[in-house]
Amino acid sequence: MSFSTHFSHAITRRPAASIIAGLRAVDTGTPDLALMQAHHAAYVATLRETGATVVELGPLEAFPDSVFVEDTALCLPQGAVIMRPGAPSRLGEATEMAPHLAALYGQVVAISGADSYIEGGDILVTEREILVGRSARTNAAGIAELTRLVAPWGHPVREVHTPPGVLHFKTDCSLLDTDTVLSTTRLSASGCFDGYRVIDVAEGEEAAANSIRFNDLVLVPAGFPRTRDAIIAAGFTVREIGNSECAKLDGGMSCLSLRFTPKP
Ligand code: CIR
Repeated sequence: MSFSTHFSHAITRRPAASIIAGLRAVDTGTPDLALMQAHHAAYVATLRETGATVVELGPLEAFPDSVFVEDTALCLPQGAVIMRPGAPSRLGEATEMAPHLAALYGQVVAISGADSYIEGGDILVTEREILVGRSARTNAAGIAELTRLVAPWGHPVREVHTPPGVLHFKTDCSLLDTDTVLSTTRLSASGCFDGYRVIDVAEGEEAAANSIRFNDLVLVPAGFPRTRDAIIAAGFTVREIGNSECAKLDGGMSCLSLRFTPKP
């Protein structure tokens, strides 16, 4: 079973009421907490439907963006790496996540350099390598530190670039199977997926690129029918999940969970 698409566990965190103060590149309106909670519940239920154990953490009011747990850690079979988010308001979220990962993993290490910044949203794990996009949140020092930490676990890191104006590398791509990536054309045009099969996100549906393969399902944000149909046509089983409220905060399917299978 592929460790980059099949997982025994996920960790999620319920949205806090403070989510209305979450970070966003452009203000497109205040997120509706009740609707976000309903979407979040559907997301968690879908992960569970695949047979995975989902640890649902409680809301953290002190951290408006804490529903986006993906940015706090990188989870590999051999161990977890606690991130150092580049957004100052999010630094403490990583510390909050560490004990939950320590409960499930034998090895938990952390990005610790004062000048190192890296967020999970910039990291795409595939069967053969880990791609990390430099972005406004992830810098060269953070990538260098991650490279050193995961080398003993046998994972090579390749530095790539997040397109300008795009929050995270994975805002624009997802892994669908060991060799197949879903990507916006503005990202794949950089050549970073040469050697992979690429399914293009339909023009005008760029927000659908942040989908996730989770066991036998692909979770796709609702409202992007041409991309959904392209994924189905390629042979995948799709579930559409409402994402209108997280989208107001530049969040999508990957941001809402940590997905992993800890090695015993
Ligand atoms: C932020 O700007 O940090 C949050 N509003 C959105 C984080 C989305 N996370 C992700 O793509 N992994």
